[in-house]
Amino acid sequence: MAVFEGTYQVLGSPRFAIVISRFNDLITTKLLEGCQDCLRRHGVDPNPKGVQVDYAWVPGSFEIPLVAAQMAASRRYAAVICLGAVIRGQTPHFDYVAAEVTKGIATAAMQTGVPIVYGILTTDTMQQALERAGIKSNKGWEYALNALEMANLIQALQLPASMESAQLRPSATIITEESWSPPSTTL
Ligand code: INI
Repeated sequence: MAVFEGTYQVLGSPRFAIVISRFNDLITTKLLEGCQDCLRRHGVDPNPKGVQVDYAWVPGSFEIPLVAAQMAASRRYAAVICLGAVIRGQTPHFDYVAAEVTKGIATAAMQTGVPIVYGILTTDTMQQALERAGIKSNKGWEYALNALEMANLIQALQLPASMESAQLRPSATIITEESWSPPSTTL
């Protein structure tokens, strides 16, 4: 039997999409910086004028799933990364926004078959969010790593069985722009 495990290696020029919420942009822009730093250090060019990463800004976390789903459904990306911050102290409808963005992202990933990373901070206070967006650590870095791993893993799982022994063991194969093709499911 095989063991499937994604790597963080990037060969070729896979494309990624990042959907970012403007709400709480003090936090989300920091998450974005962490994300871009991780991608850059793993060989992905995050320059918006380049060809590897596309960006979509949305008003708030509630709007993230719709845009992430459309980008995933476009079949252009090896993975989509969603960045948002939902902070309890600021709104009585924290629970609604947090629940909808969570459910929406999961649904979009399942319906498209494209990895969609849940990079949504949900915290009680702005201080807690700041600590996760650069003061203590930057979760954006982790989210990018998750995208690299999942893109690689999904690619590996889609390889024909005949290629398994040659390419999947002991670790997953590398995604290239040429070799990556999403499953045929549609929204
Ligand atoms: N959007 C967020 O991303 N984070 C929040 O904490 C938040 N709060 O607190 O309300 C928030 N609200 C806006 C929401 O995401 C939508 O943009 C808005 O309701 C319009 O649909």
